[in-house]
Parts: sequence; C-alpha cells; structure tokens
Amino acid sequence: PSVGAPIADLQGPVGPGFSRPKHKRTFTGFGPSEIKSVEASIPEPLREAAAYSGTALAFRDRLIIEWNRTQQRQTFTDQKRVYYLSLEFLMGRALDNAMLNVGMKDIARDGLADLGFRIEDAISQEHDAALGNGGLGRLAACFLDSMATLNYPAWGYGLRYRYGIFKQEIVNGYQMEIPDYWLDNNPWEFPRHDITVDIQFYGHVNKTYDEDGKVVYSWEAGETVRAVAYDVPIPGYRTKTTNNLRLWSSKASSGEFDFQKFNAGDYESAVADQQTAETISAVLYPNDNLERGKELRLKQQYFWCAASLYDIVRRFKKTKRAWSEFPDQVAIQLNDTHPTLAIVELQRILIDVEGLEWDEAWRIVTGTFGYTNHTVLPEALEKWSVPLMQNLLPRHLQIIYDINLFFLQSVEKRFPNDRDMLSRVSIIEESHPKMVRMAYIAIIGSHKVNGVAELHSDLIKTTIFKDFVTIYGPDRFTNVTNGITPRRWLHQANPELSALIADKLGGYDFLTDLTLLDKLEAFVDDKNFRQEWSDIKAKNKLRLAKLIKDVTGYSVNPNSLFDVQVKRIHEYKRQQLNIFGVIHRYLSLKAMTPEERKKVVPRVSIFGGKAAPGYWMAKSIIYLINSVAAVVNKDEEIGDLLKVIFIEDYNVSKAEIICPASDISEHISTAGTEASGTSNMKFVLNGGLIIGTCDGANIEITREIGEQNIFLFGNLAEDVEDLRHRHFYGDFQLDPQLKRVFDAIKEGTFGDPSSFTSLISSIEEHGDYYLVSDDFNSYIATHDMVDKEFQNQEEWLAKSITSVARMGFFSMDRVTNEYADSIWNVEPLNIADED
Ligand code: C3B
Repeated sequence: PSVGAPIADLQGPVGPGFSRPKHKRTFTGFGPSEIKSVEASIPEPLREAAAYSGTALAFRDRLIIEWNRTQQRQTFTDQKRVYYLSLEFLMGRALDNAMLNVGMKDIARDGLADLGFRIEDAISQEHDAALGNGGLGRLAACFLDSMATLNYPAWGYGLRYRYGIFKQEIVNGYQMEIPDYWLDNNPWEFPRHDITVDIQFYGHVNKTYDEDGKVVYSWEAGETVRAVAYDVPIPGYRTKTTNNLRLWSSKASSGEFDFQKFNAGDYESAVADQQTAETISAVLYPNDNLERGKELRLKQQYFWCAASLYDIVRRFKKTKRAWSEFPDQVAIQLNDTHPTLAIVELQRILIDVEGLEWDEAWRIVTGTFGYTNHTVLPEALEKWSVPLMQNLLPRHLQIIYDINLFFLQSVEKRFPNDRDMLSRVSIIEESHPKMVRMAYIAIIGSHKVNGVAELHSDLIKTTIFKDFVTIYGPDRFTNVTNGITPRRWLHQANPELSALIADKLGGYDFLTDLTLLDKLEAFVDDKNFRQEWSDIKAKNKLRLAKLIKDVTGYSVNPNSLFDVQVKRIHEYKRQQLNIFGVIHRYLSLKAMTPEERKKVVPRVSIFGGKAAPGYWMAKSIIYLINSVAAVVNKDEEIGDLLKVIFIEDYNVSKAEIICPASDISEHISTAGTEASGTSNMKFVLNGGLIIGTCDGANIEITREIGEQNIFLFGNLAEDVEDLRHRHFYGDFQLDPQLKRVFDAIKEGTFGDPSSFTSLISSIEEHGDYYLVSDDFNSYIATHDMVDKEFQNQEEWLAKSITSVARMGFFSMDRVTNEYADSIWNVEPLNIADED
C-alpha cells in the first residue's frame, strides 16, 4: 500500500499530510533575517509558543504519513492485534519524544537556532498530557512506546478527559487543586467525527422468545450518549511503526441541543442534555490506589469499554472470520479492574446481539482477555453496589449473575459442601448493599492474571486471590515485573548520559536492547569515564537546582547530597517516614557543636507529589513537609547543611529533570504494599542510588545490581501482618528517636501542632498501621550509612556506574515481549525495507 491508498474503511488515522499538494510549490519564503524583523514586534512568550507550534506541526506531518502506513500494513497483514485498555495514559510531552523517535532532533535544533530559538525553550512550551494519576497511567504510556518500538500491532484505548490530573499549587504550605484544561492547541490529537458509537445506559431488559422458543433478552435503554473518537499517533523509536491511541470523548447523541426548547425560551434545559452527556469524559478521577464507588465513574468505565469493544468487534467483523477465531485475532489487556466491564460487554454482544450460545461465547471471552493486577490495598480493589449497577446497566448485571452462577456451580462440583469457599469466591459480596467484586470477574473472565513484580505476584496468589489458585491451579497466574522505556527515561531525560554511554558502547543500540548496558562494567575503573560520569551528574543537579529556584524561590547548594522522594503522596508510600527522618536530622544538627557540624554531609531533601483532594492524611503530610521547610530553610545556624524542598505540581516533564539529578532516592513503602514501583527504576537507570524497603521491584533491582549497591532497611513483608496484629493488641512501643521528633512537633517547632495531631496519633495511638515506628530506627541508621558512603565519592561513582550497567532487565521492551509471549500470543509485524 502506498500513501495515497483509500483508507476510509480502515477506521485508522487520517489527517493533513495525507494528501500531497498537486503542484510542487516553489517556496522562497522567509529567511531568518526577514523573520527576525517580524518577530521583533512579537512578545517573547508568544514567539516561543509559535516556535513550538511550528516544530510540532512539522513533526506531526511526518508522523501522520507513517501512522497511516502502519494502519494499512496492519490491516492488510491481518495479524493478531493487542488492545491495551487503560483509564489512564500519563503521556507527558510529545514533541521531544517525536523528534527523538523520528530521529531528527538535531535538524530541528539547528533549524530553531537559525531562527534564534533554543530547542529546550520550544519543547518546554508544551502542556503535559496528564491523563493519569501515577504509576499505573505512566506504565500504560511506557507500554505504548514499547509496543510501537517493537512493531507490535497494538492500540491503546482510553478516555479523552477534558481535565486531566489537577495542577497542584502550594499556598501557605497547603495543597490547592487547580483544574488542568489541557486541550487548547493540542497538535497531537485528531478528532475523528466519522467514528462514533452510541452508548446506552439505564432502562430495562425485555425477555421474549424467538421462533424456536429460545429466550431472547433485549436491553431497552433509557439514555444514549455518543462516543466520538480522538486519535493520537504513537511513534516507535527508529521504526516505521506508528501505532494509534484512541481516546473517546462523550457528546449528546443528537450531537446538538434541543432547538424547540431553545426557541421557547427554555435555554437551560435546551443545553442540559448536551452538558450531561459531556460530563462523562469531563474529568479524570484524581485518586491513586483508591476507589470511591461514584456513579459517574462507573458511567465512564462502561462508556469507554462499550465504545472500545464496538470498535474492536467492528474491525474483526470486517475480516469475515468465524467468531471462534476472535481470540486468535484479538488480545485485550485490562489495565487493572477499571475495564472489567469489557468482559461482560463482550459476552453480551456475543449472546444478545450475535446470537451465540453462552458456552461458546464464554470460551471466546476468556480466550481474549488478560488482567493485570496493580495493587493489594483493600481500599483500591473495586466493588460496585448491586443497586447502582442494576439501575445503570440492568442487562450487564443479569449477565454478571449468570457468570457467577455457572462459576459457582463448577466450584461446587469440585469442592462439594464447602459453603465458605463459595461465599468467599462469589462475585457478589453478601453485604448491605450487595457489592459486585470486579477483580473476581476479571479473574474468571481472563485466561491470564498477572502481578507487576515477583513479590507482588506471589502475594496475590497467597492472599487476596488465594482461593482462585486453588480453583484454577497456579497456571492462570503469572508475574511480569514492570519496566520503563529507556527512550524517555534515559535518552530524552538525560541526553548527556545517553551520549556518554553511546560513546563507550559504540552507538545507541542499547536504547532498543538495554541489556547491552552490561558492557559499561568494563569501564568502571576508567578514570576519565568516571570523571565524565560525575560531571554529568553535577550538571543534572544544577539543572534541578535551577528548577527548584524557579518554583520555590529557594537556592540549594548543588554540591549537597540530593535526596529525592517524588511520587503520589500516600501513607503506604510513607513520605511521613521521610519527613520525620528529616526532622530527626535537623534536631541532631541543632544539638551538634560547630566542630561536629563541619563533618556533616550537606543534604537537600526534595519532595514532590500530589495528594488526592479528599485524602486528609496525605494533605497533612504535604503541610508538614512545607512547615518543616519554612523553619529549616531559614535557620542560619544550619545553612546549607540541610534544606527541605517541596516541588509543586510534580508531573512527567518535571520527573524528566528530577530523575537524572538524584544522588539518592527513596522507595520506602511498608513492605508488601507497593506492587512494583517504577520510579525506583528511573532513578537507578540515571545513576542515582536508592534507599528502599524490601518491597515491590526494589527486591529485583537488588538482585540485578547487587546488595552492595543499594541501601535496604526495614521489616520484611512476611512480618508485617504479625506486627500489625501485635500493635492491635496493645503491644506497641514508640521508637525513642521518633518520640523526640514527635515531641518537637508537639512543642510547636514547626508551627501550630494541632495541624499534625492526626498524623501523630495514627502512629502513637491508632496502631501504626504502616509501621513507621517499627522501621524508624533502621531507616535513620541506613541514612547514616548513606552519609558515610557519600563521602567516598570514588566508591559511590563505582556503585552508580555498576548499577546502571546492570539495569538492562528493567526495560519496558522486555516487559512487552513477555506479555506478548505469555499472555497475548502475538508476534511483531515484520516491516519490509521497501515499505
Ligand atoms: C501502581 C502501583 O501502586 C505501583 O506499585 C506500580 O508500579 C504501578 O501501579 C504500575 O504497575 N498503581 C497505581 O498507580 N494506581 C492504582 N490504582 C493501583 C496501582
């Protein structure tokens, strides 16, 4: 197929750049000098915005061509495709990534320089695409990058939120949430008004009989909302493959407001339907690892699942294959339980619309879906109330009951008389009101369930999903440890380190085969190399110091040890442990003589992350960090020995500056609570060491890089339950060093102590669920080791280089290939050179 081939029926991307001009234009145009004279009259920010727009449009045109070709190629070869369903895609900025992947960033840099612009300034004009909360959304974005880079025929499906994750402002130390309207002038999305699906809600189910006397159910809906597709091109790195991310936007199904009402003067209700419909895709729920059971969220989930499945089924039906071949052509991955309704919807389509028998339909469904679990936290496991579901999706609830019935019958056959087992594994929780357990549908309706790091995958098998292992055997469960894309998290975020590595390894092949990094170990003792390595870290720290100055006004000494914890604020991630540790450090410094202070390694403790707007405890932690910063940073006696920084509005583009600049970063969740973590990988890949608990992927990072290269501390996952149990029964003693910290807070050292009462009492009085006190002593001792080892810079550098050399395992490409082999059973598409 060539660029001009008709594509209207492919349901793939189209857009400008697809049709070429009929005549070759001879464009003499403006040269740099003409442009300079025009631009003199334009204010600077506008000129930079124009530089961004111009560059983005140029790259966009290139992407469109490969994007269309990719869709044509995938349609004509007709191989199995992967569909990645995720409510979150935390993409960050697109331009830099497009330039690097297409491979013409240098040309763009020169072109912009000719016009008097720095490429960095143009790049930083772009608004982050922040359609996600944290790790889960960023993992989805890394998947897209990797699937395109490895030439898998793959689509992402998500929602086009008008408002992404809120912007965080810190006002008087408190978090304020500002709406993130990000869609103005977004050159990376293509509205596809030709691709719409009408989605139904509410109503009731009719039961009739066909001519053979068979029962037929039909759903008569009470409300219809239209889904409109918006497509986003996803370029692979140095490949022709440009895959598609399709985001659905909601509109009133008529597409218009009611003119009659409008004419009669009833303006409000004339537009009310339209507004109600548009609410569905209006805003991303800002919770990370927390589900609140709101009706609008369930509407979002069904709207997005139904539109995506309609699209997938439509594409399959064009191939005219038998339904039994569906799982050979389609793999659908559920990113957490958020898209679980897709299982029910496919079963509904197959039996109610396509007329298949239940068993045949169910074989197709289970052959198609895979489910990734990302958390064991009980508050994050989705449950929907039966009355809510009955009202919104009456037919789906019936199907869920049928799925449950057949499942429980099969369990009863194998485990007769085990009533407890039946009630434990039932999809319906017999509470008031009854609840639908979404994870159970996801397990029963998929052929594979995976966790995201070894410990986590073991934990789901032995705790929350234990019964299902008994029922299905261990083969339904598997582990695929998370990874990160080295394109964005090394090459783009840390271009100098990437260039240094390329210089030593003889090229950039490591960006597509990260295991090649192991060749770096040969240079660990090379003096010049070490010097260059250390110079790059120093430059990256300067870059972060500048960001800190810009956003907080504080100046930090770039020679200090930079200690970073950036991630969503959550008690289980234990930013409170970190800030209590900082207070302990401050108190110790205050107690020292000037002579003793001379021996201290200066430190900057850097925090960043958003708290869910309704999460009081997380917001108190932010307030405590800022309150400590306000006292410590102006204490002249302490000076550079300790600075505390909270970087507001942590996001992907800030992470690209922060990750390359750490000396040490903190991954200190209570053991057994962080499913994997992925920022741990980003920091190590950029030459920072980490301090962490034996949790999530920290364990595998340790295995890869070696125990001597990581600072581990704290209780183990296997001991957590017992400790909590003991606390519950009053066997709890506050760590004496932590007590000193609490005393200082209570004395008002950091402002009105009543602001921190609940934070302290959750530990002192309410059982210390996250084991802050139990881990405090070893945390402090480990930080003392960090200080000591940092003083031996040669050793530190050797650890940094060795660690990077051993990080090959954590490439997203390894992850993607594992999913492809063990879950999806798909092959990459071979791209002929002449294509
Ligand atoms: C996160 C987990 O908290 C992380 O440990 C994990 O690395 C990532 O997912 C990716 O697997 N997670 C999240 O961001 N949001 C949830 N609702 C559940 C898990």
